[in-house]
Amino acid sequence: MAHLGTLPPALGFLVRAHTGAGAAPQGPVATRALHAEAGGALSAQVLSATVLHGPGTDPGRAWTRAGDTVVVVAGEFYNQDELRSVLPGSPACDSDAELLAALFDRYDLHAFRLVNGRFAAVVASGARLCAATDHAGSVPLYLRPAPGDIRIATEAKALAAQGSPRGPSLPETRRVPGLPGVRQVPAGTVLELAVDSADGSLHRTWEPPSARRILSEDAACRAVRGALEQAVERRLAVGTKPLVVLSGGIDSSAVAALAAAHGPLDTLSMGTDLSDEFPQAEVVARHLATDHSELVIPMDTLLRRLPYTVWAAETLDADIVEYLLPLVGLYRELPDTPRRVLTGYGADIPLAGMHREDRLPQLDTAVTHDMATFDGLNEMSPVLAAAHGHWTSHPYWDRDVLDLLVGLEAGLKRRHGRDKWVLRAAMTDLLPEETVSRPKLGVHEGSGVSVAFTRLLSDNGVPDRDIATAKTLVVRELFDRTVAEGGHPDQVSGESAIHAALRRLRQGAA
Ligand code: AMP
Ligand code: PCX
Ligand code: MG
Repeated sequence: MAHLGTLPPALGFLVRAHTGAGAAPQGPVATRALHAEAGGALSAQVLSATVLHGPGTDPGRAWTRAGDTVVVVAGEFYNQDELRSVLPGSPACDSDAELLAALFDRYDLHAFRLVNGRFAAVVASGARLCAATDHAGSVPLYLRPAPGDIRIATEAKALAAQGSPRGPSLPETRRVPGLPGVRQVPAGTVLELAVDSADGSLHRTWEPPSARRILSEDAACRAVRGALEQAVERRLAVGTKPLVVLSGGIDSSAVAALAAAHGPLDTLSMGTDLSDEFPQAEVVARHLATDHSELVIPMDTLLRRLPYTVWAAETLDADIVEYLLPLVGLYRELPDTPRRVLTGYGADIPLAGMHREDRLPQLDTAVTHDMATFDGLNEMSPVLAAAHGHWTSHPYWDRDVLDLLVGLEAGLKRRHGRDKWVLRAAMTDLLPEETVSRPKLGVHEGSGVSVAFTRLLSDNGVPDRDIATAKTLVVRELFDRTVAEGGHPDQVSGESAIHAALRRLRQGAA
């Protein structure tokens, strides 16, 4: 098992690399955490950092200084043993920050090509600054570059409203709508900047495979099972009872089954007054003998979490908000004690679980499209749970699992009339037959969120043909209020956002 704690040493960070006077950015964050100072003066820059950390975790493990280099890491690495094995003399490196400092010393920015993790990191060295995300960009990372003053944060809202932009445009990074001057570091890249000019270049550290592997049914099932077992095991912490958020679908049930092999496990299913998947989840929980609970969140309450969801995910995509709303609602209702949560989220992207027909060209087109467009949606952002003090991890987006699943020949993904065939077949011995053969239902469907959000808009007079546009406008409105303006979601009325969106919709039509 990896040497993980319940929470990683840092849930996020705020950093400023500067050549003049100054302190770390002070903007608002959704992450519920303690704030600890980090960093220091180097030969050609000062790195002023605030580490966002949970109670009982040592923020000193989230950063390190070695010579003329400071490293700050939010999140965690999953291949620590492999990483240690390439360092001369196998140094102890008992934190990921120390490990990264040693790897950076040996490989420079190519160090990031080696890491399989869920992290964002900053390395300040000499007059250079490197800002990196993991392969999936699963810890979002934003920056506001100005010559001699580069601000970086794991939440965009911390960098909004920090004076007029005057830096280079860094065209390879992502513009953030509504936040002039703020850029997002793409998934699977390291951005290398000269602190004095704030100019630099982007280096790719991971790309989804374009090739497809041909494997026998048996070999494919063994490979998927092995990779997923390892990914789940690497996400467990010694002495911490994990929580699997369980829909009773194959993705989360497989995660629960593999986690249950290592010790006691809590599972939790959420439903609403309109819809739930409680019976399906219970079948799995009984089979695995987990400590299972059900949580009913009335739909009215859940819809009031729309501003929270946009605030935490900092996304502009209305579909993603529908997927995340039930999970944000669930994380909010967890008891305060920090939890390590495993989820089955993300399995449907490389396996095309949302693709509901038999034709393979269309299936592979869907996989290729989803792998080309996930970046910037922030659907796996740790802030969704960290806003309530918890940490999530996504075994299906482990780098090894993802490489394997994306790269499988499409006929292994849809086979014998089944969606996600290879995963189902890989798990048959550990789960009830009805779970293995259950067709896919998205969380937005199982919870009734999509239908309820549609009805909320219909009730406000939106005609059917404008529902999708209206959802996008509502999300944009909530983004402007909670991210661009930094409003707390308690102070942002979902209703007034809906009315504002409707006014825009009518203006657009006129
Ligand atoms: P989905 O793939 O749409 O089923 O949802 C993504 C992930 O969210 C699942 O793999 C589960 O980990 C979690 N999830 C979905 N629905 C529920 C639910 N009703 N209760 C708890 N967790 C859920
Ligand atoms: N999911 C998917 C991910 C949603 C699709 N995201 C994307 N194309 N970037 C999953 O769990 O894999 C559901 C409901 O299914 C959310
Ligand atoms: Mg799923």
